[in-house]
Amino acid sequence: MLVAVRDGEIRHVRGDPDHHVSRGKLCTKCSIAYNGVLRDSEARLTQPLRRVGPKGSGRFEPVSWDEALGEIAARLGGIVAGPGPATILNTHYTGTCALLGMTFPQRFFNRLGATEVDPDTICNKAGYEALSYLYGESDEGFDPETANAAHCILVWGANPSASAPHQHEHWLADAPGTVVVVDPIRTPTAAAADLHLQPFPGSDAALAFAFAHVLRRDGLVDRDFVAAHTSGFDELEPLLEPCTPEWGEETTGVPAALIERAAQAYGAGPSLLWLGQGFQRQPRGGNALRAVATLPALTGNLGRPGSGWAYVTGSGSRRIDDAYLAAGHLLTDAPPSVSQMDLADVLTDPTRAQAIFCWNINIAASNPRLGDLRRALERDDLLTVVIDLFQTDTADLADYVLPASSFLESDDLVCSYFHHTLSAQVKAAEPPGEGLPNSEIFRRLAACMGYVEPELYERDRDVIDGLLQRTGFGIGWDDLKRSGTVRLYPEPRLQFADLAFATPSGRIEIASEVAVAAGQPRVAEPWHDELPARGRLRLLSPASPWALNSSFANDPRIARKLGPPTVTLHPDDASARGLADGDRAALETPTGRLCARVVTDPLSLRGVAYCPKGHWPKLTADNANVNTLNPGDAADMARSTAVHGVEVTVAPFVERP
Ligand SMILES: Nc1nc2c(c(=O)[nH]1)N[C@H]1C(S)=C(S)[C@@H](COP(=O)(O)OP(=O)(O)OC[C@H]3O[C@@H](n4cnc5c(=O)[nH]c(N)nc54)[C@H](O)[C@@H]3O)O[C@H]1N2
Ligand SMILES: Nc1nc2c(c(=O)[nH]1)N[C@H]1C(S)=C(S)[C@@H](COP(=O)(O)OP(=O)(O)OC[C@H]3O[C@@H](n4cnc5c(=O)[nH]c(N)nc54)[C@H](O)[C@@H]3O)O[C@H]1N2
Ligand SMILES: [Mo]
Repeated sequence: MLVAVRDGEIRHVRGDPDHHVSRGKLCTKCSIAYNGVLRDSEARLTQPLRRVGPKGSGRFEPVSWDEALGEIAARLGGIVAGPGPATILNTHYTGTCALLGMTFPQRFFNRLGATEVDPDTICNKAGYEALSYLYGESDEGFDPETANAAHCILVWGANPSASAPHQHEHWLADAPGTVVVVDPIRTPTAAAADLHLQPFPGSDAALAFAFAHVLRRDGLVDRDFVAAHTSGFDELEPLLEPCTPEWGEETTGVPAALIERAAQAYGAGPSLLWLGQGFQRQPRGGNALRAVATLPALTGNLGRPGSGWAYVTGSGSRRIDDAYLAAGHLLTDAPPSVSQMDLADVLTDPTRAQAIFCWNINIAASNPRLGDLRRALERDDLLTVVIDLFQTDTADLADYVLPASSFLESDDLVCSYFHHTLSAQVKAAEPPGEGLPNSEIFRRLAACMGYVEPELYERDRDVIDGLLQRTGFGIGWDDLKRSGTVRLYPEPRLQFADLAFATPSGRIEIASEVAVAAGQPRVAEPWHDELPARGRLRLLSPASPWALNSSFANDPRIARKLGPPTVTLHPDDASARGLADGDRAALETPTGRLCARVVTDPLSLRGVAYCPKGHWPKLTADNANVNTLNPGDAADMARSTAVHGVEVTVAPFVERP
């Protein structure tokens, strides 16, 4: 990004025309927010606040940093000496994904011995686990720069048109290969693809098995690769026989001929596989991702240009030393982590939760069971500290609200989670009021706790230098600042170049003992979910192009674009319920109710309701969003979210007395 500054003030934030990925354009929502609410000092938190009214009343008084942190430290000290630090919950996630902003505070929580609420369980943990059974790791994605060599790009359960607009507009559009998209929703990415497969939600494993049947039938299984680099194909192969394209059509709804064409395009190779996060948020999403991620192994689509898979590419290729950044050695006796799915229950139990920190996260908008969660946070004896840029729904429930600075207001390092690049985040202005970077807030809190470990006090600049130096790329901060973004590899990087895998056998484990030990089947299964019964619809709530999780939903222009919550239905599903475009519908689950405007779309699948995530509950008419409906059921792996497995009833909205 280019940030124009005059007299110490930011005038505008724009895309950098020289940037090879953005090509001068920011994604639309971020462009609005970076030039809107993010720089609006009226909207931003500017001072530490202490609660004065009852919990949840949203009444606070300003206090100094010293007072706020001193009082928090005193409360923490009592908890450490009494029930113990494991009753302090550390809840954090994606507010900023810059390295220090996201991870430096972990040094404090490691020293404290707090219980971590496992961040990935709200997003992508089932997929990480599935990939690790097969490949021994999940972080090393293909290099997008190898797309020119790909005959086919298979995008499975990702919607870059909303979630990665540059990849939608340039990367996929420019790729010479056949683009195949697998998504129950006809997203703009699906609409622009050469082939769109529209399976019923939760049927992806069956679809992958039908793919594999075609690959085997048509001689597209790379037998040499399979023999040399995988184990367990002999256990998978007998399962493929009955999974014909016709069976695939019956179980997934995708026409048999389309399954054949897509499988043949992928199998011809070299092919890239983009594993989205949407489809592993299904009740058996771990199994689904495991089945789909077997396809590169069957076809030898690994270790050569134009091949590989990408899930959420980690910072490994940038050689970021996470152990140094998080100072993991400060944690001697780690309490087991808690899944986000279980947070509401843990918070109601004083023996498990005496305090909660929420930083980089807005649980009262993005987590499941919003009603239960809110009630749990109203517990009077629970110490709640929220660190954010804005007075979110979560901040309304705090005892102390601490103002954070934004990414425009501190130096940091940024690793893309698609491209193998490293970027400088360069401080462009002072934060409004007394806002501070996450790192500085936890340095100060460490001092109030009387901690002595030097890691807790390392200055940002020293950490940045320390990280850069440890990469061994020979890039200094001043160079990086000048370049903005650097590509670290002169040639496209080959994923799994040496075809060595970090599994127990060193091969791709199609059959996995590690999986069995975790209570999973030895090989993926051709599973498909049953269609919802009794008039219910399957509710999908992925990203909207107008929201970034719940971030910036308080921007007035974004709020206008988002409008009230909407539910998109097939016209037949709508009319069967006496609903038409623009009507108000009540969406209901045993967990809660949401009022949403009806949008009908003939390209929607019957039986599926689409209601994107992102609204701030307090900015809606009924103080709710789609997560009010989410019971927080876990998927089949890692107690990760199964948010896209929720079933709802949809009916005309009737005002309750
Ligand atoms: N129904 C449904 N729910 C979902 C999903 C879904 O698909 N459907 N997706 C899930 C996914 S994938 C994810 S990752 C989660 C995301 O959920 P969260 O990680 O909670 O993301 P946000 O809701 O955007 O909240 C981030 C908060 O961090 C704040 N913030 C930004 N920068 C900073 C900073 O520098 N310091 C501090 N302290 N705070 C900062 C922002 O203002 C914002 O309030 O939501 C999940 N929830
Ligand atoms: N605009 C915007 N961009 C974002 C975010 C945002 O909130 N807004 N969030 C960011 C975050 S935290 C994340 S994790 C990424 C996620 O980005 P993606 O990986 O693209 O994931 P989602 O957008 O959650 O869902 C992608 C698609 O999965 C589909 N899907 C749902 N269920 C199934 C299924 O059973 N089978 C198949 N095949 N597909 C299914 C949905 O219809 C959706 O179109 O996006 C990031 N980018
Ligand atoms: Mo996410």
